[in-house]
Amino acid sequence: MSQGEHTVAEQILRLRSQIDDHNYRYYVLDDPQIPDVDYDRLFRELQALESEHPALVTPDSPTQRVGAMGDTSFDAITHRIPMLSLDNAFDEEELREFDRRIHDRLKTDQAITYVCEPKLDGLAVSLHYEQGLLVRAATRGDGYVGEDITGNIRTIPSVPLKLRGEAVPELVEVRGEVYMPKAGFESLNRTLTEQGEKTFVNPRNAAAGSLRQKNSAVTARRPLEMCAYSVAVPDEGVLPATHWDCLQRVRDWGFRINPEMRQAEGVEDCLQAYQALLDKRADLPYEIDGIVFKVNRLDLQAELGFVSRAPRWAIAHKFPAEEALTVLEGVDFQVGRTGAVTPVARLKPVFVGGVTVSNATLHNMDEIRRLDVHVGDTVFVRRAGDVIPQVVKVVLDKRPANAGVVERPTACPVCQSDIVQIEGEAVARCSGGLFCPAQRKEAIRHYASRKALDIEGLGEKWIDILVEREMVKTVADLYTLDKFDLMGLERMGEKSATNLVNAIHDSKQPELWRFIYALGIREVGEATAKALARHYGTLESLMQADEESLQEVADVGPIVAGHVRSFFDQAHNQETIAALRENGVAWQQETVDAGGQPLEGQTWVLTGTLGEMTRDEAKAILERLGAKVSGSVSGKTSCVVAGESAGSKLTKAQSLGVKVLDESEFASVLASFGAGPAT
Ligand code: 5U1
Repeated sequence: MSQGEHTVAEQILRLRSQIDDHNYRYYVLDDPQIPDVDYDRLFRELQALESEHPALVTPDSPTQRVGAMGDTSFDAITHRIPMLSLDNAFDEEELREFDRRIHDRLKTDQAITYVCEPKLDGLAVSLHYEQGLLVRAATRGDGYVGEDITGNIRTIPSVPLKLRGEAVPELVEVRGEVYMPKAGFESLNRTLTEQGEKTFVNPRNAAAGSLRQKNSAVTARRPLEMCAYSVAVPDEGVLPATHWDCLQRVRDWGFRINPEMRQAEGVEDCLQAYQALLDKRADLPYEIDGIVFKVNRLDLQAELGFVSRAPRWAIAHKFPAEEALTVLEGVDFQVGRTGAVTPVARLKPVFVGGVTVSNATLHNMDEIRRLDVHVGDTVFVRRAGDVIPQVVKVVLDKRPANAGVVERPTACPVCQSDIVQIEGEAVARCSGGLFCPAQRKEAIRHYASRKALDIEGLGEKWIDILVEREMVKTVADLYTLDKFDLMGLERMGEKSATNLVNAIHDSKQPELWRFIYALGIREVGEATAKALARHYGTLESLMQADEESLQEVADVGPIVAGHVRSFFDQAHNQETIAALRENGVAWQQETVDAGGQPLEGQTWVLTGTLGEMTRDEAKAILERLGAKVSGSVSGKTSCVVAGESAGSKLTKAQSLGVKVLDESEFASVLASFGAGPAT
């Protein structure tokens, strides 16, 4: 080797080591040290040197994740140690029974220390390292024989191609789960929809489909991650004495381990860990289907041994399933406040995501076509967290011979007006406007809702009755009701009638933004209503604003400006506003922005618990300073305020390099603008 090549070789090794370090910080420690552009620059520098000196390329180079090992072969691989499954506990009693069995076998009364790990909803994989280099990766298969997926596994950035550290055993097998985070799954499905391709039903299927690709370059484009949960080496003496410490060792070697992992003393502590994780489930950036409890001490694990295909020392305590099969009994069309006609699936009731579900959204006719759903079909229903239940897939094999096609309605199911579909819009709309009782009811429900005029006691049931009896045609009629009108309604006593009339009366002096929001203008949500109120100060100025002027308001583009203008142009809306005024509704004025607010154009995220103020108070202060407050962190977030017990949003902010303030730093920022919690 010439002197020149020697220095290039050193340069290549230095760059690889830097890139490996940055990968480790990003994927394992969630603590990146450099911005993405700097990382990309290092990577490109390495690629350039390697292409000039191909003899110096080695398979463990970070540039060789795709292609170097050829495509994945899917050859059969026999697991040297079978990949066992886990026994399940479906309720508290089954978990207690598991703990009792362990005490009986170990003949001890002392509390057992368990490691509690989220059970990721992905695919189990086994990775083999020789002399620290990844040589083979396999799926679980039937537990004894899996498939060789080395080429595809190499493309996953959180899988180390080379183990870190000095004392790496000669042979190492690490097992864990390959999964697709929720955000990656949603963006993959969006892309597939745009390309007219079939989408995946859930992140697990998306991860499986991505690992099953023949061409590793396709897998490389899929947002997969890997989390390790067990390790085996030929000489167990080199490993620590507990599962917990083994996983810390695995982490030092360069693997991601789950940040939610914790230890529990005894079964009561395990039950608490179960509940705490279940409470967090919807906020985690990946899907989990339960929690795994493992006896921590490896000597006790050995003493307990195995029963058939599962260890006696571990159990999965399952969470309520988020998907279930049921039958689509019919499709109804619902009409919303803006006339949008939405197909709703009527389902044979099914228990899913912890509740009994009998309706699910089908979004629009395009979605019905995409799913190819027929009445009578057996369908997958999904309810994750608080998300509205959705029909996500049809089981075509189970379609009955008499299954019915879902027809697009031509007339509104409520008022029989024509249904129109604007070109380029997926949503069909009833053309009846406020003539349509369904739109009237929805408009009143929105007007009375908590974020709008907050009229307590005016729920859906009473709105239905008031509209159906034609006692209320527009929101202005609410203010003409007296207690005697209401007492005439079935099951409305004098006390309830008085309370409702008082609640309606109490809504007569709303803040301007609430009133604007309450009008129900298309695409004018809470934040836009606040921005409009701040910008115009009075309803009269807003009503006179042209589309050009409206677009000067933060967040208002041509579409929203068009909706606002056309709302105020319609005679019936002008009449309703005049009638509201006549009936005593007097919205307040707002102080108009004197141009440039300090946080104008910024997006802030609040997470965790704040001690000095509620999140709603903090949100209101930030909005007064011109910031937008969002519920999720992205690369565009300006700042995250992290209170007590901040979770995944804080982790994400850190991994994206977004500025994070704790509560006292936040208070200082507010104080510098002369703002802060009311005392
Ligand atoms: N978190 C976790 N998931 N999971 C799945 N740990 C874990 N352990 C498993 C499986 C199948 O098996 C052990 C017996 C290693």
